[in-house]
Amino acid sequence: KGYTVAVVGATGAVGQEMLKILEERDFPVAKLKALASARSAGKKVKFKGEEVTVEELRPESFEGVDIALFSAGGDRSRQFAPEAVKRGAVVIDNSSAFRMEPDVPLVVPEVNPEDVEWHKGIIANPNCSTIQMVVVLKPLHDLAKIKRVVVATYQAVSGAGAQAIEELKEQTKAVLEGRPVPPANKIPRQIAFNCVPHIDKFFDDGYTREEHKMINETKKIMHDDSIKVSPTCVRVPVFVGHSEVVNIEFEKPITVEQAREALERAPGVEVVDDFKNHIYPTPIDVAGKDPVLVGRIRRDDTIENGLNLWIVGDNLRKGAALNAVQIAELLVEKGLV
Ligand code: A2P
Ligand code: 11C
Repeated sequence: KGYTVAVVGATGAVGQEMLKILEERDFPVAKLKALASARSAGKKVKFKGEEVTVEELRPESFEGVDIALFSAGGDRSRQFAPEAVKRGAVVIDNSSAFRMEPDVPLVVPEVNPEDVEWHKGIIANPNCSTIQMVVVLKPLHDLAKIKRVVVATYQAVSGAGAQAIEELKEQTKAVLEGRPVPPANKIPRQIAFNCVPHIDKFFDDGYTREEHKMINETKKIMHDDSIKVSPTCVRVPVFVGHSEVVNIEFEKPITVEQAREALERAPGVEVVDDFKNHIYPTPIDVAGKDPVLVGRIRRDDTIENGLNLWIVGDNLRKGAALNAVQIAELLVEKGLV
């Protein structure tokens, strides 16, 4: 016995990872439905050694579906998630469409698993840069209460989807071959051999939507509106793996040793930190891995109760597909589906 699971956006960067993770973790899938745009209808995707034919996303696609994992952009979620719920499915939505709705839980299973219990059909999967930060912040918050976080991100192009991966490849080839660089498309400026401090759209306050997500989602997931987050989000020419420089100011004193111990015990986190031997995590180390890696844990003596650290996570896995599948596992475990 198992569940009928739909993956919406099955041909995309995150959708492909969802199929892999459902298979790897042996999620009880009785039937898999791969949904995408009309452009992909009839294409095949691989699941458990078999080929599944991609179908065009339609309201009727959700007849008989128990769990629908959405990763096809906010517009598709807004249009089709209610259709899926109407037909009896529980939706786990990777887009930003519903994350801040008061009646939609926003869940990172290592941080706030209890929130799945009050879902009304839709559960939101947070933004990738938020997820990898909160799995590290939570155990430290429990220890010494966080007042303020200053974070700078170094985000991989795969966060912007499959076409952005191609864009980095094509631009890099052109630069190396001395040809004119193809114009920027998915990333707002040339990304090959460059860094771009612009992810998602700008708001009137000069911050981007990606930065607003980190501020607001952190408070919602941690159930603490008093945590201040000051973010700068930057795209870098990396295929997979978001990195973050994080400065944390605590209410209470906390030593590097206490922080390290708490992080070593924390679920979903692996401490990779031995500067004397030049050991610290990088995106290449984390790509394809489940845990969020943390290193460079050190005191910040310029403030009272300050720590600096470096967090690296696979944005397609823990940042998106893995977190979504973990939410589905929670639903099964708690008998909520
Ligand atoms: P398709 O491959 O048919 O365009 P990514 O984030 O990697 O760009 O992937 C986006 C995913 O969302 C893809 O699977 C894509 O399908 C899907 N998608 C995009 N637009 C639509 C649409 N209008 N209807 C259904 N799926 C869509
Ligand atoms: C990026 N964090 O790296 C984005 C991708 O709100 O789910 C995910 C956007 C979102 O571009």
